[in-house]
Amino acid sequence: MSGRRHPAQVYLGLGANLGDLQSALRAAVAALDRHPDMAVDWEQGVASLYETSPLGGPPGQPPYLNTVVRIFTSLPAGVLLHELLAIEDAQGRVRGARWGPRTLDLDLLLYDDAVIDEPDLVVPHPRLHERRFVLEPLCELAPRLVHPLLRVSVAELCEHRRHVAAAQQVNRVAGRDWATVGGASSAASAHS
Ligand code: A4P
Ligand code: MG
Repeated sequence: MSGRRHPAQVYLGLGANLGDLQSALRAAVAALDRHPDMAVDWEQGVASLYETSPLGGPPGQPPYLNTVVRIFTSLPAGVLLHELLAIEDAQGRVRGARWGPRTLDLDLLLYDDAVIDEPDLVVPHPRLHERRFVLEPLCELAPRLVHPLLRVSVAELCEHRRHVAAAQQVNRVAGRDWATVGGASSAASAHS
């Protein structure tokens, strides 16, 4: 990796609800790791897979598969976002309705403890703390990590959300080795 002297520790949210969901997420993690300026933390940084009910967007969307991955990167946040959008596009994402169904969504959740508020990039991700489909997998990887704006740990955010958003369906369907071996339950990977 080139550029910054110390790689940044970054958490990415991955989601898909169109096509072969698990294959799309697996291909995304592989693409991240293939990038010359990113490294996936395979040992400790790939969360389980969760089947989740769609939040927002047009009615009648199929369920999502969601997860969170930790990477190390020498790229500045803005360049990283650009590379994430390129990976989405390479996997055939077509931008339709906001929060509409998608083959792959890559969200930049946290970039070290950076706080960024630019027209095209907001970090921490502005809806991270409201979403069980982000908080549950993030909490597996980094329960003690403190949200740089809210000054509250991920574990506390997750616990709070479990109470106020109990209706948000978030079901673990595959363990943390999903990206390297085996597969999610056929129910979760069969939506198309
Ligand atoms: N952008 C700004 N900040 C960021 C950031 N931190 N990470 C901009 C990623 N993108 C960021 O995103 C629109 C623009 O946001 C990007 O071009 C970028 O410049 P998009 O991916 O094109 O569109 P989107 O994903 O439809 O919109 P948005 O606002 O990113 O939606 P979210 O927040 O990603 O939510 N329900 C379940 N169960 N699971 C899901 O994964 N995802 C969404 C999308 C809605 N409901 C869901 C899920
Ligand atoms: Mg997005």
